[in-house]
Amino acid sequence: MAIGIFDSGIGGITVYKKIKEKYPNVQVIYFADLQNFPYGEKTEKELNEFTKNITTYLMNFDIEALIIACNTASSVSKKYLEKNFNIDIYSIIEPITNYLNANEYSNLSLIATNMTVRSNVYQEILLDKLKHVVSAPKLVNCAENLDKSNVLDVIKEYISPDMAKNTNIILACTHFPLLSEYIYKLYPDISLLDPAKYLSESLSLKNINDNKKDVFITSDKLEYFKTQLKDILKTEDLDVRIHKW
Ligand code: DGN
Repeated sequence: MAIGIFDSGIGGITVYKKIKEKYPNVQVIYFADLQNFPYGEKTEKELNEFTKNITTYLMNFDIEALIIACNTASSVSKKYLEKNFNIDIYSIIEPITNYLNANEYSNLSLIATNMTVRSNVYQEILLDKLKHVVSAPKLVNCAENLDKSNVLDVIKEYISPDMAKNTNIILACTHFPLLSEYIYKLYPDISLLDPAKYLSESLSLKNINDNKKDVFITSDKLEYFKTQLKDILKTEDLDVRIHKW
């Protein structure tokens, strides 16, 4: 059996990569909802609708688990999906927040989408450990776009020298690890925490030896999605498809 992974776009590929490091032979069906990108600016009702459609579609592939490789959808729609689908559902948020609380981290900062910040999910779990909470919508667009010409200015807008020097920063949007190299260029000593690392460590899959080719599906912009995937995964040998709603 395969596993399903989804995000609004390319960000969830950072989660895909971490999971493949741990389970190289599991077949992944990845869904990028580019037709509805960006999720950070959508309502709860819309997000529930989008994620329900994606889950219904991914269930056709006989998946054993569903990974919500999106902080925004994890914040807003995880409970809704659990109520409506009989499948193991993994959110990107619990593994890192459990780890940070268990290891008594203090001095944390959070950067995320507008909706993740508004949902208060991280704030309610991490309480006074969070010194800075920043919504960074332009950073999501920088990560999703191939053009990175203004990326350093955008990073400066959201990550202050104080945050970079005195806190561990949770990259609470799966798009942001795509920009790590640029963040390190600005702040070489910064401490960045990627929730995907903790998700893949906590993930326990049963059928991990499919050895079948992964499938990447987008709801829009097929050629653009192919270019992004080739760039990030460094291979041409990919099964990329489009499924319009
Ligand atoms: N990558 C997603 C997240 O982790 O929140 C959503 C980004 C977006 O669509 N705004």
